Amino acid sequence: MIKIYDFPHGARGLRVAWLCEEMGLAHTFVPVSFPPDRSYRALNPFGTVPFLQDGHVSMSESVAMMFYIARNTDQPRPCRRWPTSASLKCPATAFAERIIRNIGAVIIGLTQA
Ligand SMILES: N[C@@H](CCC(=O)N[C@@H](CS)C(=O)NCC(=O)O)C(=O)O
Repeated sequence: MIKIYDFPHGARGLRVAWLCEEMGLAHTFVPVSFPPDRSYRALNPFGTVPFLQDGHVSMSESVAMMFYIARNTDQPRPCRRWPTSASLKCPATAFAERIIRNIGAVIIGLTQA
């Protein structure tokens, strides 16, 4: 089961959970207090939120989590249109990061409303 550690209204964790929902992957939310306590820092020394655990896999960085989740299926790539060549994967990743940056503020606004 994928564990997503997040603040109760954390937008970055929400996008990770949202992708799990879309892909029908079992996941659970583990609330993190603010500021994160010692036990959380023992788990994630960077102290950033969100944080993902899935079996032996642990990671911070919500966009990386989304790529991990997208690949953590029987599918060889996140979606049919995802490029297979390295020369196209990098711009596609940059595009994904740009989209996250641009809509991130909107999502944060919605979760705080
Ligand atoms: N790029 C990271 C940003 C994570 C981040 O900065 N989260 C904030 C909370 S929304 C945080 O943990 N701030 C506390 C800190 O950086 O120590 C991601 O997308 O996961």
